[in-house]
Amino acid sequence: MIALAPAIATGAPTAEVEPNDNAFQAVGPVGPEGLTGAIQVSEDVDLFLLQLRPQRQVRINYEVTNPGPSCTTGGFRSVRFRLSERIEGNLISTGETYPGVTSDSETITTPGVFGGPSQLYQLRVNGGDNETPGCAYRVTITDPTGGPTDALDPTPLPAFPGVATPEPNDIPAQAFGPLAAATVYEGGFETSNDTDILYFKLAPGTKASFELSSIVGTTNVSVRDDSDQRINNNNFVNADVTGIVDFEVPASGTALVHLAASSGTLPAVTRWRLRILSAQFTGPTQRVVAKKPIKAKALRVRTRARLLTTRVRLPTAGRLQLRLVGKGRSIGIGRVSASGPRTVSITYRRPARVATGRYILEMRFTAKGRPLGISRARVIFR
Ligand SMILES: [Ca+2]
Ligand SMILES: [Ca+2]
Ligand SMILES: [Ca+2]
Ligand SMILES: [Ca+2]
Repeated sequence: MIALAPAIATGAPTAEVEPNDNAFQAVGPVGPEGLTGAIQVSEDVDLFLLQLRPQRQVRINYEVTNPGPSCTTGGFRSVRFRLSERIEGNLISTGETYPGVTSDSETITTPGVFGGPSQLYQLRVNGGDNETPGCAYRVTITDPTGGPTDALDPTPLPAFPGVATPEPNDIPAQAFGPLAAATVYEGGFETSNDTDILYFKLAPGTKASFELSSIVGTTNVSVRDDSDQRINNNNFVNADVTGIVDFEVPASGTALVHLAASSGTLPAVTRWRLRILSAQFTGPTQRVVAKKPIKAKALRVRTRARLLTTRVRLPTAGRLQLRLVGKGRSIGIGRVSASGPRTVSITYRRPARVATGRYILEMRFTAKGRPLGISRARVIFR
């Protein structure tokens, strides 16, 4: 953390840049001179990001800078300000102006732990209900006497590369991933019943979390393990706020994220954005990121008359078990153990009591007593 001297009030305020109507578009971080903007159109929403150093006594000043006819003609016009934690959405300050009362202020102590890092907040500005636009506004942050403060931290936010997630991704087999650290993943609900599925490979048993933002509508979210069991408690993220979704990584190390539009949201407009926050992704090294799925790989699966021949690559030391599944049966046809990465061959002769036809060959790979994955291949006995 860079220690900044107070009173660095030499530049211009941070001006809004439209569009800034949702969590993806928020302007910031706001510099020491505060911010300016305007309610240009009816139902305009303006969002800003503020980084506040913790445990500063500050006065937050909300004011309308054109209280004349362009802002007040036509009746009662108010401008509302809501400053909240960016992640949880808890309000830390509010303000409101209206004709005759063109400024408002609130004196608070910024949240957080003294000496700790700056926290990110979102300021939402909008016009009052059923009113026409025209008001320009300014928000400044001073110490409680109106003097300078170092509470606003202008350190640029880290930039993350964005990755657009492709369709189709509606069933687990099409899930997009594995998701990487320091990357923002984006997608949208192109149809009203669209589901977008992504997956993580993480160290089993660790706590993991990601940040999820939604535009316009509400995004339903569930995190599931390999057997489609839900492993998170969070359910949805509303537009304009950023939610944190946390979960414990299941033993397989794979977690699937299901995202879906809430009923009533607009397809083709609702978009989502996701970024992993887990410590194991954001540290200086990625060594704790789990390895790729450990599965046996079929190099050859061939039938000739009654004979099934296979060649299977084992990625590590472990035990491979082959089963034929089909016709209502699951038949163990061979197993082999290896003390290191190895290619093995298993041959099986179909006895007369096993019918001809289509089967799935299941290759179950186990290491140190833990099931690590199942690969499958089609088998036809003619
Ligand atoms: Ca605006
Ligand atoms: Ca706006
Ligand atoms: Ca989609
Ligand atoms: Ca989809």
